[in-house]
Amino acid sequence: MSSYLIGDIQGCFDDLQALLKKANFSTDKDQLFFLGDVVNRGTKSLETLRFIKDLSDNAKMLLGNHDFHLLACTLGGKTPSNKDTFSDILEAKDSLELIDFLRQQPLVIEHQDALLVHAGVPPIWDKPTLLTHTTKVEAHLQGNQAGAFIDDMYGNKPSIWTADLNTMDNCRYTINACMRMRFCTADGELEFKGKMGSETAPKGFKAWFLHENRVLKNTDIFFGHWSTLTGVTQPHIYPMDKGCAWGGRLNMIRFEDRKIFSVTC
Ligand SMILES: [Mn+2]
Repeated sequence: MSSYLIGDIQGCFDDLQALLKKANFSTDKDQLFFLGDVVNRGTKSLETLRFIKDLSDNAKMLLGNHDFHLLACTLGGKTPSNKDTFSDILEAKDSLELIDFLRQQPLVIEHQDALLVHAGVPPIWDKPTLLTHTTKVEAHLQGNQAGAFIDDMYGNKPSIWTADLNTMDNCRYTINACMRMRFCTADGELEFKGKMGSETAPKGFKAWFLHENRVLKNTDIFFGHWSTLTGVTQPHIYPMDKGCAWGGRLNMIRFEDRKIFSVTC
């Protein structure tokens, strides 16, 4: 039995299947971890989400910003934009089950000593702090008021975390950090505009994993979200989004020996 970690599928179901075939993935024996953004932008969000759900115990996934946006368009009051490509899920006969499955998913997965997250972990957070805050968000997503909670989670404020934030601000910062962050300051102030590589950091900011003071610098962190990231040589840092939805590659890493499997998209 092997475990594989895979970056942003974004509805590119055929590329996912090609990659699994290339790695001889066994849906009975092996385990697959999805690092979020499993839906949207590609053409087969419905097939992708059904596939993950049907893998049951052989797959685990966490939430990315596109998955969260789908929840906002179903449980909350958001309306899909003309760039969104998940209408197949909204119209599916098993739509309710799929959305209910999606909202049960975590923001972070601990796999052995490693952490899996969609975007990143603020430099000042240790593992217990991270898990305390993500667990609170997950409880709200799974609760009776999920729609209202999700609607309240949109926005860029607070851009910095302090221990005295109220519950909703704390959750909003946690979601923005774990699902959207690329650049931040050493004390965790988030920057929301930069989308290009780490060499394009706005003044005063760095890629979240490049800060010298980062508490979790000795923990392996696997993440997606940042398809324009290249040339990362930082130890313990595994960027897995290679821009499948934009005609790049889809990469998968085997956890046990860190071997990479890859297909062009
Ligand atoms: Mn993303």
